[in-house]
Amino acid sequence: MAPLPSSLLAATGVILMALSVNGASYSKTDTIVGSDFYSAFNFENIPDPTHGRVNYVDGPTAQARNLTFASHDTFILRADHTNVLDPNGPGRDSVRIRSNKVFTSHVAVFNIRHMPEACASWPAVWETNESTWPNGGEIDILEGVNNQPPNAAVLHTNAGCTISGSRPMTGVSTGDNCDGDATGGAGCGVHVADDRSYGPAFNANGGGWYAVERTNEAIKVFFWPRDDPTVPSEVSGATTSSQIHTETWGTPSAAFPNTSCNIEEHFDEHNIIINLTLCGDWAGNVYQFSGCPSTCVDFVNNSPEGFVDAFFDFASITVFQ
Ligand SMILES: *[C@@H]1O[C@H](CO)[C@@H](O)[C@H](O)[C@H]1NC(C)=O
Ligand SMILES: *[C@@H]1O[C@H](CO)[C@@H](O)[C@H](O)[C@H]1NC(C)=O
Ligand SMILES: *[C@@H]1O[C@H](CO)[C@@H](O)[C@H](O)[C@H]1NC(C)=O
Ligand SMILES: CC(=O)N[C@H]1CO[C@H](CO)[C@@H](O)[C@@H]1O
Repeated sequence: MAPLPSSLLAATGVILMALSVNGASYSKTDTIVGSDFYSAFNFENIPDPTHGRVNYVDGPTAQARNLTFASHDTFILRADHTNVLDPNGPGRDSVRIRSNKVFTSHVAVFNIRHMPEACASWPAVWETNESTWPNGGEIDILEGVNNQPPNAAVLHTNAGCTISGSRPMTGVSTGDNCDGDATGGAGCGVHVADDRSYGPAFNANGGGWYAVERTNEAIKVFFWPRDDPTVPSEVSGATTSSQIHTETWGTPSAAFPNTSCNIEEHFDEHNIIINLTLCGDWAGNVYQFSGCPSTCVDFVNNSPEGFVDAFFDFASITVFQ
């Protein structure tokens, strides 16, 4: 091949530079489907840090009790829905899992068919580093309580991380200071502008896709309901996509640019965590405003039938870096 003229080389350099500034192209590193969840995650049978009426079981117990279940294309994670509890015993059995891998700059795509639906429930799909929390930051991708939409995507950090300037997104900010201590634990949140993003309406629509993109320039959360014709094919087909290009995905639901937050400094290597607690510091404290029966703890103790739909059904999790 003849050497390229230097003017063309210069032009190519400009194009490559533009691509790396966008930083928006990623390659697949992890495909987690069905029983892959058992090797990609470990079970955390720890006391609930948020004081829930829950008993996190270990992996063998979860499988023996069918609180987790894997088929070739499904991973189910649920709370117990058969037992009336001893009021003096531990809470209702449930599951909390943490990825074995840690991630910094990455995109994770969560294809979720169903999320926990129950009074008293507080499910979460999130990323943090438990050993350095809160200094290592926290990214809440999907989280809420007591079946109340919409989803809130939230960052929690230590002092010195705020969100400012232009932030194209479809969601609505609920606060710009990400410092947990300064905000009574609230952090900087964004409500997804679609009630199908959470709970009963999410499930009635067959769920959908959540994605988080984390770079040193911005953290973004995307949501597409199951029947959304604008979902990129590289997202709906994420298990077979070898590459993704987030600059083609359109406006995110939530955007947290680094204009007044040094992301590299405030966010460590994170694990992906999936937890399902009941009552506790958030779901329990607002239970009386949710239209749910009785008290939170009484409902958890005495109404196992209320937890039949308290399960996640994951079609897949894929990670690109
Ligand atoms: C375990 O849970 C799965 C998923 O919900 C269900 O299909 C299966 O029938 C359950 N197995 C038993 C033994 O209950
Ligand atoms: C937490 O962050 C530290 C420092 O970045 C890192 O060494 C560690 O692997 C991370 N993950 C866990 C689970 O501690
Ligand atoms: C935002 O990210 C860019 C690229 O990594 C970096 O040059 C800049 O210093 C960051 N800004 C802040 C406030 O951290
Ligand atoms: C009970 C439990 O582990 N709760 C955690 C679930 O996830 C959220 C993240 O949004 C944490 O803040 C809770 O500590």
